[in-house]
Amino acid sequence: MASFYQQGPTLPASLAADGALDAYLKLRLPERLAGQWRGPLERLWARSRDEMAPLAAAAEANPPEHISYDPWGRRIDLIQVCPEWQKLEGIASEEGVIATAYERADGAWSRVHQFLRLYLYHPNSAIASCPMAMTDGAARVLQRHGDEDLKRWVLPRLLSRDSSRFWTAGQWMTERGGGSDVSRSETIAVPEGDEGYRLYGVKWFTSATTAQVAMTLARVEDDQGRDEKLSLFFVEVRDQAGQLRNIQVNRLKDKLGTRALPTAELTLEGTPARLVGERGRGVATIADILNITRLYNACCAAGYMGQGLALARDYAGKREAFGKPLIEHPLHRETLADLTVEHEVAFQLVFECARLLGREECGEASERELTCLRLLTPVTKLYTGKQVVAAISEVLEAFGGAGYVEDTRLPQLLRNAQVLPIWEGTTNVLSLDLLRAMQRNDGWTQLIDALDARLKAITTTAFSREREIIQAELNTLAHWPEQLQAVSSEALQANARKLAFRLAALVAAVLLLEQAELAGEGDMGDRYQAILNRWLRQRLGCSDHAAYPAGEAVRILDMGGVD
Ligand code: UCC
Ligand code: FAD
Repeated sequence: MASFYQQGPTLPASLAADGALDAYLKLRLPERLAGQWRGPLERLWARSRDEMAPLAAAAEANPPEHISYDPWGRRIDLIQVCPEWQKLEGIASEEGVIATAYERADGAWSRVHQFLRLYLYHPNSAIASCPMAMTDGAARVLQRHGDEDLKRWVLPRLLSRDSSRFWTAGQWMTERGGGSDVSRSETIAVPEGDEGYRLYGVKWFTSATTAQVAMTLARVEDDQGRDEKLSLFFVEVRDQAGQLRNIQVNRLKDKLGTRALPTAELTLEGTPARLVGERGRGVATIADILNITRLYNACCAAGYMGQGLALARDYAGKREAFGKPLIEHPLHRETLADLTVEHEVAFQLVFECARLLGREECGEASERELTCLRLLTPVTKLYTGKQVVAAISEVLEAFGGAGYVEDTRLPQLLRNAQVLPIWEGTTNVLSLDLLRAMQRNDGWTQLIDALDARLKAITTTAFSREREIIQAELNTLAHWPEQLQAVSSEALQANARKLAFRLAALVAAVLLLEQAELAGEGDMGDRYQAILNRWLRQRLGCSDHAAYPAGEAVRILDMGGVD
């Protein structure tokens, strides 16, 4: 009789096990804030691991159902979600996953605090992080463009820490004609009375359809004809009795992943709506939402990478093959070290954007910082969205066959990760968004100058070789767009994704160099130097064919004492 049973992986007891997060708190935050936040973040992590993870497992196992009719034949279009999903949404509200950013208890750093909370909330949320992203985006757009009534009535609900008062918001943009190209939308808005409109059309993907409110796009059609440009509208989804307001749910999507999240096709059949922002400026206005949700997407990608890595590391200490634990096999260590570097880069990019966003929201950002935020938002989303799929695929492989088996709950990580490069702008569409943003207000030059200044601020002589490598890439990349444009604008477009990935690698290199300098001497300094060197070798033109230097993985994995 075989008697061997493998121990499954467990999540770490403390945040200190997350190298990227721990170092960020120690090196990047003002000491006072790091001291204040660490305890509450530890408590949120414990809640995520112990309370949310079982709720998420139940929510993934009990996907939402669409009940079209009541027993007597009345159309009801009920979307039934399980109580665990509702509880997960409630926890987000109680934990201030959105509110922390708006309460601004710590000024511009409040956005960073809120993103740290999201980073811990997301991996065990069964993608309840998706409605949180759209709710945060809606809060921002209402704060900037909503009328006083919406600000008074809706905004406090979106920002509430009381789960019984908390509302979530949807974002209905995609139609059958196009998701990337929303200008192909066919929905119309017919004016009614002094201020209101009624919407008619079909929305092809609407996630978190249980949200109480939604922001959506339509073309106004009045006596003068139909507008050429889209406008943005606010919709209250249900009436006082809980009935949908002239909305038919056609069906729920049967999706590869994000299975706990209801995503519906809707027909709007005269749905009452209110104009938000200027008529005909819908895309520009909804961009305020997009720029928030894209950073949520990136933060959640980093969160998944962190979780996957933690599980794989834990398992590598437990699983034995060929006479010793996996972690003692040099090649497995290199694999985990590569994952660690990828996670660190995602974390750095996300939290640099969160820092800039906080400064923008508090009116503290310079013109150059605003430009950097505009350019780095699509780049961070597209880069992390693409990398998380590869990283989680590697995590599954690190478990061997167990990684492919449903009840380990690992496959669901990969299924959920696969949505991250698709929604909120695909990789190509965001690469083109980078082009659009860099061509405005000298955007590219401003970003290159900002990176150059940060590089020049690194004065530690021990890093002069690394600085030279990064400077050389910066100088080359600075002129690449104009060289491509000189060939043709088609050449520039064709290379937009390459440009975006090179930019992500360059920005990450600058951030890692700063991190290595901040870490100084000692174990943490050694670790960041090793991470930086690996990144430069693999991503900045130095040869990826070069052998792994001895001892580098041990330093990256922070395994002092192991050779
Ligand atoms: O997928 C969705 C929800 C999923 C759930 C979210 C959860 C996320 C996190 C949770 C993780 C677990 S909602 C659907 C998302 N859809 C998209 O992202 C659409 C992708 N397509 C684009 O981004 C396109 O580039 C479009 C739609 C923006 C292009 O439309 P147009 O009609 O061609 O528009 P233009 O002409 O390019 O831009 C119109 C105006 C311009 O300003 P003006 O008029 O002043 O020149 C642009 O500069 O909008 C401005 N604009 C922006 N401004 C466009 N994009 C931006 C931007 N990102 N930031 C600032
Ligand atoms: P298309 O726009 O048809 O794109 C197809 C391919 O063409 C992509 O690879 C794209 O990169 C490429 N492409 C398009 N244009 C260009 C170009 N100019 N140059 C180069 N390549 C190009 N939408 C909402 O509005 N609200 C939601 O709540 C929502 N929830 C979603 C939930 C899930 C699970 C999923 C999968 C999607 C959801 N979406 C939602 C829709 C999502 O935002 C769109 O699917 C996405 O924006 C892509 O649009 P599309 O599907 O029309 O693809």
